[in-house]
Amino acid sequence: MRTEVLEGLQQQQKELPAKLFYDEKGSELFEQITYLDEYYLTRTERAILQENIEEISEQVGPKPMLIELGSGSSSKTRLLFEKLSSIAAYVPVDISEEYLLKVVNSLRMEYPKISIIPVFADYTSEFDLPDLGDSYEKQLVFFPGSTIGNFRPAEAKSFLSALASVTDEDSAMLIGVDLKKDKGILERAYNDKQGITAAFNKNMLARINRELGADFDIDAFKHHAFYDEEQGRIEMHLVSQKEQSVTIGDKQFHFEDGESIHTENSYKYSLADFENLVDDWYAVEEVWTDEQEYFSIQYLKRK
Ligand code: AVI
Repeated sequence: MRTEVLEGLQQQQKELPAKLFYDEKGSELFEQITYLDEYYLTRTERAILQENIEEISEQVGPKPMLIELGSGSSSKTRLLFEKLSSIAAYVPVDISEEYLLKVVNSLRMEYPKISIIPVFADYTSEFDLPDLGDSYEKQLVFFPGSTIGNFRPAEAKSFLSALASVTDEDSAMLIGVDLKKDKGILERAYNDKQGITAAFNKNMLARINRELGADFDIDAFKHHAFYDEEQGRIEMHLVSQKEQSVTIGDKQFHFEDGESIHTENSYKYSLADFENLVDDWYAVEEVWTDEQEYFSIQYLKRK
């Protein structure tokens, strides 16, 4: 973490890795974001899943090994548990061991018949999946939430390539992808009135202060999120409100008044863009969207 933070702050455009958002406080704030009126993503994805679960279940077929990436609270998984026919095993993959164990324990109580095999790993690099012999028909990777949008396209491609190398040749993926839309709707989703997204963004500085002994003056930075139409992405930044210096260990970083730290990208895709992105590894078999075409759930098959 230290190396990544120091390296990021030495760039011409200062940046910090978005994965640093998710300490305990950050995960709680993200959970709050998912309930915001402005943040249409989570509720739209859930509604698409609910409305099309029969068709999705048909596509998947019987006895899947359900592999969820960055499973978090597994809230959408419950829907799959209830509607998919005879899950052979549920394999949640998450980097946060403590959190994952908590979720697994409560899922085991709720669904005692489903075999749950957690994998503690960073799914953005290669990881090992359990060998379940021939107890399952097909691996289904579940990657909801449009988390793929937080990767730059080149990073998304290396992630897909690594994923293809650890999964079976006949595996499939059920993935949530946020779609391109009106700039106003997008910008409101990342600039909510209650300031929860701002708190989520600034929490990263509090984390760096705590874990790396830095001295960021958190009130001297302001949340800024905007949609860059050309790149097709929301960018989140923290903007210095004055000229100031920040110390981390023996390193000092100078900020001009108005200079920013780039903390996150959230790419929005058209259906055609996304098909192109995955094309080397996956074929898009089916796409479900909401009426307004804000969000999509896509069923991809390994090529
Ligand atoms: C997790 N990820 C898909 C969220 C997004 O919309 O890009 C993270 C987020 N950042 C600000 N609000 C939500």
